Amino acid sequence: MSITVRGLHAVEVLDSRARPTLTVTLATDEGGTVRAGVPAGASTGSREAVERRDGDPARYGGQGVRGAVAAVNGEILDALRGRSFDRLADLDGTLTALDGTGTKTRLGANAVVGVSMAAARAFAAAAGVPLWRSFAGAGGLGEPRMPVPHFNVVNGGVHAPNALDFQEFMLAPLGAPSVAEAVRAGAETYAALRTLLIGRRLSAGLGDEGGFAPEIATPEEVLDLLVEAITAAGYQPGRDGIAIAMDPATSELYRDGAYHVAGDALTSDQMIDRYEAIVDRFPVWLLEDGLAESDWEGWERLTARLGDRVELVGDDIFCTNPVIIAEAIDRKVANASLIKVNQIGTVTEALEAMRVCREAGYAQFVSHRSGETADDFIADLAVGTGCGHMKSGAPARGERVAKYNRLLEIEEAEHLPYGLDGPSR
Ligand code: 2PG
Ligand code: MG
Repeated sequence: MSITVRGLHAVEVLDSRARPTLTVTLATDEGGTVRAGVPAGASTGSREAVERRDGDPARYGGQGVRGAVAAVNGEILDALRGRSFDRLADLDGTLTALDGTGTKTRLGANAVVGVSMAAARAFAAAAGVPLWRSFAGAGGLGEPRMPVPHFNVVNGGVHAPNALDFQEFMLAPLGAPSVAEAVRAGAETYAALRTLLIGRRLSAGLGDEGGFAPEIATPEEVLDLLVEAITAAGYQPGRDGIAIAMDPATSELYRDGAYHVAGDALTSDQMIDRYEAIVDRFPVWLLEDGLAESDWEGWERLTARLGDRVELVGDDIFCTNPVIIAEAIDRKVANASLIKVNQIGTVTEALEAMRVCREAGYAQFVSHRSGETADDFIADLAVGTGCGHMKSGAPARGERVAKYNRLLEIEEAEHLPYGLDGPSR
């Protein structure tokens, strides 16, 4: 099913952090009019596709996106208008070639990804199928399944102004029978955690992804609290009930060859020892960015030590880049990749990253960004590619729950299996 581009229009709007981003509206002859909202990160990898920001300090502290908007409404529209495309890959290839930099720097990765996401929707609409089903036909990916939602309920690092250095602590209802029950478990545990925090006179204020941002310094104290909250909510801590996932986002903690955690300066091996002790003591099943993007030797040792016990996800180190992921597979670094479409810049390249992972037995963990809109694209991406798990922040705040709510709607309409299909580490 092909699409013919009739119109394309971007607008500068706000994301969930009061920063500018874009919405892109695309009109095609076959798919009607569709829309996409562009996400943006705070803890970004150095090899990510490059967002275009205006840099004018007089507007939004330099964060404006009028240049990216102008690229969509000018150059990209001129290149696409009236043209027909048989496949999303052809349209995405046209965008990548038009940009010409490999990193989307010239047009702006934010401009390019908005058009690419809208185009994916237009192809699905033209084919008369929901977005998730259009990924299912793409080849080299998993069969559609409902992903385990990973609820980020405690925020630290660059996502919150508290004392906590680790960025994300997530609830992973691996043992739930369905998304509906997983969402319920996440929401009930979130409520129980709030009660615990208030009872201890800790702040129940929120970080950028809707998790609580209490003044707690060490990861172990947070993990203790999470186990208590899971139990208080009536669930079983662990893989049969609610397991825990962490994203310490350590590229942000790595300075002068050391990891700075709660006042200590740790080597890579000391970090690995710390993780091993954590995994021995707490039901942590997934660790994302356990070491920094520049610390590949450390990553090799981390993978050798914990790779058969824990899902080790590369985020900043991989940047959803199929070439970097292939290198990591070669070097036995990590056993999973985070998948963020805007990190690489087009939906086609993100799908390629997922294929490379799948072929090597690496898991794929679909993710939101800390700066989000109400766009629910990633829910369909996670379902259609059968990757088995997805993170979209807390079970609170509109831009986060938009994705979980979309999962609930898909689940209600279809009867797809829930959870990861690969060997559980
Ligand atoms: C991450 C993401 C999303 P950001 O590190 O995994 O949670 O954060 O979007 O700020 O890069
Ligand atoms: Mg991360």
